[in-house]
Amino acid sequence: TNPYEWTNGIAKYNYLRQNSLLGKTIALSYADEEHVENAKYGYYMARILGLAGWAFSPKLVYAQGGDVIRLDVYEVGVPISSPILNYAGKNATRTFTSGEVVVDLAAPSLKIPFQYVYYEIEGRPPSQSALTSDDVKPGANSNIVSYAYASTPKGLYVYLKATGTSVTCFHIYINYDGDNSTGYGPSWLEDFGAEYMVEVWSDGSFAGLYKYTGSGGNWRWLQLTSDISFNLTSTGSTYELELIVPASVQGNDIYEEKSSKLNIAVNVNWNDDSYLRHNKLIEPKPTAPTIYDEEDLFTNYIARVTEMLVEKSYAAAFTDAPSTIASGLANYTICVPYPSISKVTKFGSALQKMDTPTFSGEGYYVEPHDNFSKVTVVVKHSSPVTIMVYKGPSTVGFGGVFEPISLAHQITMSALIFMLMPLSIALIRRLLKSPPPLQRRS
Ligand SMILES: [Ca+2]
Repeated sequence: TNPYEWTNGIAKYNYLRQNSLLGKTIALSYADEEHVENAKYGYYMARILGLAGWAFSPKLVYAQGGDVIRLDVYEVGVPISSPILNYAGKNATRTFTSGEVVVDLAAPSLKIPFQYVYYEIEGRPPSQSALTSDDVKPGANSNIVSYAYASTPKGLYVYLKATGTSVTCFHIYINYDGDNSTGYGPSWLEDFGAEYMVEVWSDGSFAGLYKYTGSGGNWRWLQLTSDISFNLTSTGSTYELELIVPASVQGNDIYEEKSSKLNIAVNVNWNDDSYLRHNKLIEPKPTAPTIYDEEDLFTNYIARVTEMLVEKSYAAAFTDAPSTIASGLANYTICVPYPSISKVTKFGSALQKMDTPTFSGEGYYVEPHDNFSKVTVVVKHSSPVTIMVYKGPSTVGFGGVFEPISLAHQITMSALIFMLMPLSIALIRRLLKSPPPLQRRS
């Protein structure tokens, strides 16, 4: 029989379960480049079934060499229900502390309780993004410490950390066609031909997107917009900058080219440009939207739990949400392994218990299940927020209090933390009454 058939998989699962071997089994998923998304279903299926581990290998890579394909999968937390397998429907479901995970192998499709944040820094996670001397050319009075970007259908998100004295502005150059011979290409950029540039003034008064209209090293730029959302903070000589280059700006076709490259320069003065070498945008326009894409849907947005601690009598959730939520209120759904809840606090202050799942203002609502509770918490945005959920007394008739799995009392959603660190500073939209003039190179 075909070992890849679902029925055969069920037989294997039942054999492993009946012989208590699930916790000693490691699954390997492999896929070719076209079906790499499907491989992540294998990861979540391994978590649902309770396997000891899971690995991923792009098909043929290790036999014949080639690029390593990255597969983004995330921690789902401690399982708080048994797996539910629908043999006929070819789907599997299990509830974890992060919520309900459903893998449908018939479709195939995946339902997870959080959404992906697309993130790449030259294939490295942000935790490994510390730049080396090979990445950056330091200026006499400035240096780029680290950077990150996320490309989504809504726009290009850029994070930059730099040091410098008497910094005047930041320039982010985008070589949209990947062709170094076209666009703005002065000698100091070392054969980098930029079709676009974002300029941010270091006093925080202005950020704009420009399209290059000159040739070679001529300083000629057409302003496409002065409405660039950005957030700039500084501590001494260290600057942190986050901004969005909106895909919707008239005349912006950065996203039409899959070979777009980034180059970031920090201008301390016009004779001191430290800059980051070429970095290619990877998949500039992914089809799946991220949590940053649907501003209108922020009211329904399930905010992110970045870290969670589950103890016998309480659970602590450390959460984050975009400050762009219009109402200022963020919804969090947290599943905890307690059949009843005594109280929920935000930064130590008790929140009001609500009788219905939909309510206005801050508060919480509990949806009890046999051995866990689904808690909806609504609190005002702040980064981060510490939410504590306390276990209530055991109810009569319930067959014992469910205890968290001992090895996983403390879980850290490290993958999510990696994703969020550089983007945790709030992005603030600044509307300027009139576009200031472009700073000129002298
Ligand atoms: Ca170019």
